[in-house]
Amino acid sequence: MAAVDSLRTLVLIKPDGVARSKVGQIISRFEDKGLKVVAMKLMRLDRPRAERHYAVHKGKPFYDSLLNYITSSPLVAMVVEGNNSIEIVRKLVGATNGAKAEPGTIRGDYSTGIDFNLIHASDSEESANYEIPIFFEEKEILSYERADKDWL
Ligand code: FUP
Repeated sequence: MAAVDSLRTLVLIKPDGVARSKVGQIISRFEDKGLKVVAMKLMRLDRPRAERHYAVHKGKPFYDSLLNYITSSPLVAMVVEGNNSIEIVRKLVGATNGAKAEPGTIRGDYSTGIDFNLIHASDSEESANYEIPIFFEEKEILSYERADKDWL
């Protein structure tokens, strides 16, 4: 059986999340839930990588402003691992538009709209498998155990 515990998802704390000093608070939500950060870097995303990451949105009206935003200043890229990580992280992140996202979610608590919604998280295993290699080499994704792993 595939090890569900090792399901990985890509999370980006976007430039507004970094500029607004929400990095620690956002990471805490994943740690508190019982997930594990297994790779992380602060980086300025270059245009070619941003285009790869958002290829699915090419041609849409918001595409250019989305690329300008995501490349405008540093972001934090992470790989988050754990049981049902993709579904759980999406729930913690909340709806795309911060105005509609439920209170208690990251976007619901920190964002008022769709232009600056603080965070990205892969929406499926297929997306995670596509997105993670844009940001990380396999050797940058580390293996370790949480001390509380038997309780999660
Ligand atoms: P999400 O999966 O919730 O991050 O949302 P999408 O993949 O649908 O969209 C990616 C990003 O494009 C969003 F975070 C914000 C931006 N976007 C817009 O600016 N306008 C739209 O109508 C849809 C998305």
